[in-house]
Amino acid sequence: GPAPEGPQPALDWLESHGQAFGHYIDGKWTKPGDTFASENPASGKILAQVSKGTQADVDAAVKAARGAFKGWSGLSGYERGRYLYAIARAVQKHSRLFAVLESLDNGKPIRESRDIDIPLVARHFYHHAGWAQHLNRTFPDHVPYGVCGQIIPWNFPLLMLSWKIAPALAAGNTIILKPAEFTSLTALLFAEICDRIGLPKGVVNIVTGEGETGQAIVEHDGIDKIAFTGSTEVGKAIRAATAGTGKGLSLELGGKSPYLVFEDADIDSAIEGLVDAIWFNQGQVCCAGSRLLVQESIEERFIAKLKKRMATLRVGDPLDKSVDIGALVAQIQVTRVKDLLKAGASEGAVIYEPDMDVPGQGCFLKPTLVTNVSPANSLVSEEIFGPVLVAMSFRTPEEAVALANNTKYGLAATIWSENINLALDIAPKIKAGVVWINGTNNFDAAVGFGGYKESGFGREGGREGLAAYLKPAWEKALKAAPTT
Ligand code: TXE
Repeated sequence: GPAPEGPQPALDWLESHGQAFGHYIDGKWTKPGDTFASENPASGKILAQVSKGTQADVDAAVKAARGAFKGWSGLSGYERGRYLYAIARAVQKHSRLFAVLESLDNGKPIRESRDIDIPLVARHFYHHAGWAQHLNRTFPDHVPYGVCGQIIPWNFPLLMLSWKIAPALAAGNTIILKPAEFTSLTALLFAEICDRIGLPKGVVNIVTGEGETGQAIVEHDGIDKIAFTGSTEVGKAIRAATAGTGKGLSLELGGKSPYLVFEDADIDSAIEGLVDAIWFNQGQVCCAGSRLLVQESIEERFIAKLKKRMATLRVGDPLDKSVDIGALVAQIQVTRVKDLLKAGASEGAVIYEPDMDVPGQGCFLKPTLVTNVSPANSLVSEEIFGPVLVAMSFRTPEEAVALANNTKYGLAATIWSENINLALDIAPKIKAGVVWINGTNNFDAAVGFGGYKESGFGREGGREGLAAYLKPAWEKALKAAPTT
């Protein structure tokens, strides 16, 4: 039979839908309408046709979610928790299919989708199943927001779906979710899972499409809250569009996270951490450790070791289990990264790429290191969202903090030092939603994730993440209040 990680089961699943998808609205699949192609960025092959959600599709999804709200929010937390457990178990049961489909559609290495993305998705649903069961005790004076519109990016397609859907469902909301246009397929498989476990119809509606569909969701009167993860540019437009409407809003946007290495750090571990920080998912990570700040006394040694390590990274077929760096999501993203590198080089940056083989076709880029930059260089200030690390040095801890905070973003930061007093002194001085010490990219459903400044606001995960899908029950509180 086929190798466990082979593409066939995923291709068979696409075939079972005739490689053309409508939307999942009110527990039913609509007929495919005006469609666009979803491509495998490693090969350029078309995987399936996906429908562009129209205003009428969004209207129908909002109507379905409204219709389902009373029943869903009226269930006890225990009952909702049982559905969330069922979803978590189904994701685990089909984890291989989800992982392969994700790697085919997004280009990420199978090792990541199999060992990181999909297990974290299951973890997220299990975690929020627990919250649902305890909701009445932990948030007795709160009620769900209502109908939530959720718009997600393409870098962690199913994981971002779970970050949005799990807390919203646990809290008793109903949902219209739009996946990113490059990566709709695992969201569509997820819809099928919801169907199979018997989730009441209309509770989760998946409408595919491009920016216009997202805009129709943002502007819809029948939606109570918008949750968005994506570019800062679109995030700002959504904030403007929802201002004055009374809609709830949370935004998780871009980043340019610093990765600080002090002279007393365990250098080998710091380098392995850095590989994970910037080359995980081809650098298409909102919290990527994309700005290396290394203490001047060890800079030369550190950069030399880093270059050696870079040369051992394997770029290639995402379904090959030994591959470290897969394909970027689409040709437009490759062009974006190359254009940024060109602009940075013209401002004086030195660009280093190891001498290595990469596939001649597909959206592949080598791991890239940028040195010789001033803080004003666009490669230092702009989010690249590709496999590009920008390196600078500092002399003192004070200078390290100043450089780390010299950004319009504030999503994450990493500190490496064997001196825990130094690390704990620096950590709270960095304006970032998450600060990791001697580790990086540690995510958990129980911990709030989110940013400062232009990285957005609101937290996902943990208690704060759940609270974002609840509002105070004024009526209940008023009834309970003494009247004299
Ligand atoms: O993002 P968009 P793009 C950054 C990253 C990347 C750049 C562009 O730097 O290079 O953004 O990526 C939907 N109203 N990040 O253009 O457009 C869109 O369909 C409502 C960082 O792909 O923001 C998709 O579902 N929705 C980021 C989602 O927004 C709209 C992850 C995100 O796409 C819309 C992604 C509109 N007017 C990109 N226009 C992160 N922080 O993780 C588009 N969309």
